[in-house]
Amino acid sequence: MPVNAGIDYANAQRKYLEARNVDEKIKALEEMIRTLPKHKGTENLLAQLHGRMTKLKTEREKQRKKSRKTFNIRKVGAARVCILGPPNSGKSMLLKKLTGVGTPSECPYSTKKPFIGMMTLSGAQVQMIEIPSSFKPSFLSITRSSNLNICLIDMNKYSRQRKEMKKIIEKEGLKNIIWVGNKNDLIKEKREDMFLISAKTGENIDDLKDIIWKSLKLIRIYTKSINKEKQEKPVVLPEGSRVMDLARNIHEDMIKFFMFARVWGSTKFPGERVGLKYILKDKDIVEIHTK
Ligand SMILES: Nc1nc2c(ncn2[C@@H]2O[C@H](COP(=O)(O)OP(=O)(O)OP(=O)(O)O)[C@@H](O)[C@H]2O)c(=O)[nH]1
Ligand SMILES: [Mg+2]
Repeated sequence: MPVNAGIDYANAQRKYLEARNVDEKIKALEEMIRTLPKHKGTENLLAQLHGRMTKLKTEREKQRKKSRKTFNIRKVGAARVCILGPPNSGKSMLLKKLTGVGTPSECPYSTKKPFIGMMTLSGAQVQMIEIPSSFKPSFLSITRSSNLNICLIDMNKYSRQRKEMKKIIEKEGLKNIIWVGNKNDLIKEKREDMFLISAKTGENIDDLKDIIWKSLKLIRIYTKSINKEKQEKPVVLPEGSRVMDLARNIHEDMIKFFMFARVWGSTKFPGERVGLKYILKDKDIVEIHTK
């Protein structure tokens, strides 16, 4: 029996043949199945198309599993910040400026693997990671555990690079982004949607550090022992943390033996007695009393 598939089917078939990846193939195949006239003469062809669809979906699932592969970097410090951007935008230069390590180079794609540095920010240790511009899925997976992502673009290539990065951000569903425009020493164009810096000259780097600190939403808590001075190094916790979070951070058993805490800073009275549920504020000094 003749198939008489029609023009819509022929168009869908052309799209299928021209498809460059599995997703496009599946889309075109769906259209082929939809537009194929359904009668006795097309039954075999329809079964073949459904069979092809099953194979393609298995293939797509395989590819997705592969892309979910992660690149493990141990999280150290109070927070993790990733720097990502197109090749040559100055990621290594910025990393070096902020942490003292990093290998800037004139050649694009010179950073091949995620590169890690530690930055001391308002007394807190922050792990900074340059994500290579190859944007391999396993490298991008690091951003899932980051507290903040700096999207760095070269202001000389603003339109193209911003578009390119927007696509990646949307595809990855990246959150907590600050858009930073680099090489501002070469171009003096203002952009409302970008924070402008020069990683090379250091222009606006201190302000960028302030922005990073504010965006991380962390608090520094100084602990003290009874009748002693406060510790020099703060315990860094997320905003909204309570005395119980501090206690847990110091020692697992601390909560078991907790009686009360005295707080200097956010309380009405200096050294006021509070319980485990008290919400701490940045720069509070806390003295924990245990049984
Ligand atoms: N004028 C100027 N040049 C910069 C600035 N930041 C980086 N560069 C230069 O831009 C080039 C690329 O810098 P990198 O820091 O290696 O860039 P990247 O984004 O890490 O590049 P890849 O890792 O290769 O993708 C180098 O030649 C840097 O010297 C800047 O603020 N101003
Ligand atoms: Mg680099």
